[in-house]
Amino acid sequence: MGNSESTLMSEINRPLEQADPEIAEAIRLDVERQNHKILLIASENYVSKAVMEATGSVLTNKYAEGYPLKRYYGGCENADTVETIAIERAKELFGAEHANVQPHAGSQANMAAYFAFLKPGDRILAMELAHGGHLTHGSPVNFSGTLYQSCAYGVDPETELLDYDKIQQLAEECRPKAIMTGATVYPRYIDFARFRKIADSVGAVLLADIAHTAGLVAAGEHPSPVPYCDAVTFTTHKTLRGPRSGIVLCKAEHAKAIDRAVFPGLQGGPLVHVIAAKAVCLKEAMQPSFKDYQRQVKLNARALAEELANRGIRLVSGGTDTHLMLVDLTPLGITGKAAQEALDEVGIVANKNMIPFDTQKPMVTSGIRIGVPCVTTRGMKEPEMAKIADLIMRCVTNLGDSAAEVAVRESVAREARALADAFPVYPV
Ligand code: DSN
Repeated sequence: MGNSESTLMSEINRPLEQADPEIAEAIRLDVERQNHKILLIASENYVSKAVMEATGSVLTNKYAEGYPLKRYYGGCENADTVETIAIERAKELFGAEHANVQPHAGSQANMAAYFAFLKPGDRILAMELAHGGHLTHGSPVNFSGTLYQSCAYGVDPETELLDYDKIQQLAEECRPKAIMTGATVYPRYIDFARFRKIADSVGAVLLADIAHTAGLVAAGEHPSPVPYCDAVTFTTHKTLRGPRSGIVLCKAEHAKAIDRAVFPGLQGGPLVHVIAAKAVCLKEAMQPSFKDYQRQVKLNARALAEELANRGIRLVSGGTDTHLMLVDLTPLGITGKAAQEALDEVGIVANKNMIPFDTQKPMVTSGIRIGVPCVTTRGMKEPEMAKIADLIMRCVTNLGDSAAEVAVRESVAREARALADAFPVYPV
């Protein structure tokens, strides 16, 4: 072997901290952040080492355009194995007739569902972004709102729950070609059977985006949309605790249309390393311990919601059935932005969020969204939820610059760090 070849090989096999110390350091700092802070972002989780190993594997080198046994490249035998396993696991876990595991993310999964059933200019009925929907549910700043006409349903101003009679009425008025259900911040169960009836009454296709609740659905802890919907989309990195990616499930009769929409319709080469990681997370989700985890997610969310309410916090819709809750900060006279920033400083990470009928701008907001998937993965249970409620309350009611308020926040920061460190996640 010549000198330059051996230099190249040693470069290829160099560990990250030698090859790129700046990036290695940023990653190290984020391991610290994830270990030492209390993460309450409802759409995040801590994946297993097995999921990370698959994501970081040599499968990233492989082009595998097409589908198992129907590829445009040679050398796809291991990619075929990986993708076939992922497909079969997704079908088994969710009781679906067909699965496409290639979407790179949730947005592409939703795009594939629209492409499979709609033509540009067709109408979608979906949940209003400001009431808890998603950009890809017809927002005017997203492809879904520019490529398609959209009309939106929201929550009832009194109950802050979906009003299915109102949705039926809206469907009759706007005659959508597709109805999209699902949300990024709706703390209550969604009645997919009722949505099916609404869709049938106006001849619409029914889609569900269960990005947030996929893990709960897989574990039987949230009603499943699969029996009722023509297609179901989700991301794999939220409650499902897998790599950042997406999946589409559908009825067998729509399999071809969905597959064609993903490839060649939307994407080129699939991310085989991420598909491998999806297969790993789907296997993890089939284990009894995953069901226990999702049960605890719900118990923790309920406990945290109750503890916050007991301390005088108003929760949108009064509580939660799922992994998340939406805090209305208006009665406290503070914004979501101020609360998010103060909480981050004391080591508690959540996101500002619009509440239904919010009068603040999206970058300010009147609410914060709080989710428990991360803290539940690290082993916290109901007693820790009481502690977290106490820390949040002490922080958001002491946002000023007085010595007393600063002292409260300093002690909250110490206690938050101690709580996080009592439940270690990733070894360093
Ligand atoms: N950004 C995701 C969330 O936080 O809910 C939705 O895509």
